[in-house]
Amino acid sequence: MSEKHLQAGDVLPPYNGKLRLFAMRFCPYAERSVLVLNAKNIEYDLVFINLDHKPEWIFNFSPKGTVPALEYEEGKAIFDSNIINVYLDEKYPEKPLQASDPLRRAQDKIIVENFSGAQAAFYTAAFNSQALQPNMVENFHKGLEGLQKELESRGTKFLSGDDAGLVDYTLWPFLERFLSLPLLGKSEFAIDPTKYALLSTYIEAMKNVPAVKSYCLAPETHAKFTESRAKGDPDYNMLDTSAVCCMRPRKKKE
Ligand SMILES: N[C@@H](CCC(=O)N[C@@H](CS)C(=O)NCC(=O)O)C(=O)O
Repeated sequence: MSEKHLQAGDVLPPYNGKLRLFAMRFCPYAERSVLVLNAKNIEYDLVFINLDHKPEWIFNFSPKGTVPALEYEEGKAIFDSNIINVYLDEKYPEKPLQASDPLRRAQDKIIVENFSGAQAAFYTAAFNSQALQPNMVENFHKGLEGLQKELESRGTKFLSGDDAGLVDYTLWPFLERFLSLPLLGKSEFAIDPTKYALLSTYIEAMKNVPAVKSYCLAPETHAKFTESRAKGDPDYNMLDTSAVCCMRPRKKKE
């Protein structure tokens, strides 16, 4: 699988019968779907898209040209990470990732909803830092505090229980990226291990979940990509082909 992001003028690789996920290596929404596919051991191909010079054919799969989009049958696709993930969980029921109790499923959605303020603050801090307001830093920490409280009241290793589930895979890509903010000079966004002891334990546990471990990137790597994007020239192909995984950034081949 190549980490190269296809762009306008590039041809669509031939369909080979497997599910195919259109993604961008640094997109947190696409990562949600990658994690679900990994966790459920579903075979799939990944096609990375340069979102600044989109290949024409991406619009056949995703009307606005956003990622992720999932080609579930040749030429037929659905889009939006949450829609894709619920579809995958229901279509491939073998290892269910959603709670079986409808109330718990609703509560999991509320956790995701309550976390959206922290996500919004992250985007401003990372990509539009001159627009950063003190209330955004507060929102960020409110989101983390809420998550930590939820972990405490559930009393389980993951939000979903002994194993990570859909709610964990939905939030993780953002937590992974939050860790890069102090490296970008945003120390007010640091996740202090004393204040956030339980959350920090959870973050370490998530890094070790196989579905996450095989795709997650080091904070340094996220910071480097963010800097390139904030300057208006995202370095989509900054990773070499073996760069998936681990908390260590890899050097670009000379
Ligand atoms: N609600 C969507 C959001 C997806 C999204 O915003 N993806 C970004 C990349 S991280 C994208 O495709 N941006 C390109 C564009 O908006 O043209 C989801 O959950 O999948």
